[in-house]
Amino acid sequence: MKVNPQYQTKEQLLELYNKPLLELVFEAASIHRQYHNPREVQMSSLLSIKTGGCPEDCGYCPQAARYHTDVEAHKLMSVESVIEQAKNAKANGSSRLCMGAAWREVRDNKDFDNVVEMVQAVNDLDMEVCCTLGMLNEEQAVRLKNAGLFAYNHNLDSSPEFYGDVISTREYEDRLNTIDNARKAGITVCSGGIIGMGEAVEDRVGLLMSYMTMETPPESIPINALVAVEGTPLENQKPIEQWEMIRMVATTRIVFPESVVRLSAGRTKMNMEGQALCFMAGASSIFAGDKLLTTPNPEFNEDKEMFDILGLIPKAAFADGEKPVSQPDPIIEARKEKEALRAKELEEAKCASHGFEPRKIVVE
Ligand code: SAM
Ligand code: DTB
Ligand code: SF4
Repeated sequence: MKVNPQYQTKEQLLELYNKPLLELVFEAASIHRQYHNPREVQMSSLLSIKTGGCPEDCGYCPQAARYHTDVEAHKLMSVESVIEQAKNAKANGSSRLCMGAAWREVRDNKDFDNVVEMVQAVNDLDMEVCCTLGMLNEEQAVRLKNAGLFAYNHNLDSSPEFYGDVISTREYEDRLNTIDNARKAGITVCSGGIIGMGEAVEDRVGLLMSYMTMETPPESIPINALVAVEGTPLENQKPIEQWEMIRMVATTRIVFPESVVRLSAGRTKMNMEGQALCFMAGASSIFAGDKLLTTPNPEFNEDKEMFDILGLIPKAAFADGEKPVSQPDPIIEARKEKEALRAKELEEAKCASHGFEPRKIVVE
């Protein structure tokens, strides 16, 4: 049961969200147990592979170039450093790596070729690979799928009505198209939202309504609490109470019984009791490691302690779907062939000129 047929209208969802808290948690916990092992929680690590300097105006985001935040812009990481970080995340118990880039959209260039190589390399480590790179067309989605991408993250963030209050440089419809492109390529979808941006409860359930009307709802639904970062338009937003996080997690769990509900940004502001209620209410994944993309997150050790106290166990990779098979990428193969040919030509020219280095021509 991908969508719970008991809840179909916005009014029904509102009523559910506003139920007496413990009744809501009990209903969510009961459904959670029917579809998931309640002791298992997936640990997914985030890695910002390209940081800051983004042309978009998402009002919550410290990586938008137009806001003056403390985030330092960095160009794309190397494939080698990504592998090192992935190995470290795996050694600390993470079974998934989500690589994020502060891009408006994916472009067909050398950077994207490198991301394709990163996906192949992390899939080879037997970790679930997720990417969040902004907008994506169908061909790009197919390249990522063939490289071994397990999931694509692209959040709708809030209801269609509230969305325009926070973002103006990209439409809600654009986001739906990207999700569709990932879906068509056979990649699982990770899509969710942020609460605490000044939206009404109607907008929180409005986000869930958007997923309800999809042919297939996301396999993973991250619920983030706004991390209010100095310099962003939302810097002065009052932090939400953790009860709101618990309500949102529980409502999401009840409406989408099969999806993984991810307790995402905002855990540093929650105590262990609050997080325990989220797990009780159906959260079955967290972001693990001391950094989200650019902001702090609990350390691996703190989460290990929490797992021990609550009797939780990390979920193994590919428990919810087969490991994708990485296939050679024709664009990368052609580039490598061209590079090898050029190196051979240079070597031959060097021999023919009795050791004199021929002038190197850099081809962009
Ligand atoms: N640039 C890509 C995009 O926007 O799709 C990928 C990276 S973006 C940082 C991924 C998601 O992180 C956003 O859609 C948003 O939901 C979440 N996010 C960003 N800043 C946040 C913040 N300050 N608090 C909570 N969530 C945040
Ligand atoms: C998601 O829903 N939340 C993550 C992940 N998907 C990419 C990102 C949270 C970012 C929080 C702000 C930051 O660290 O920059
Ligand atoms: Fe750019 Fe993504 Fe941040 Fe929006 S959320 S400003 S698209 S990095």
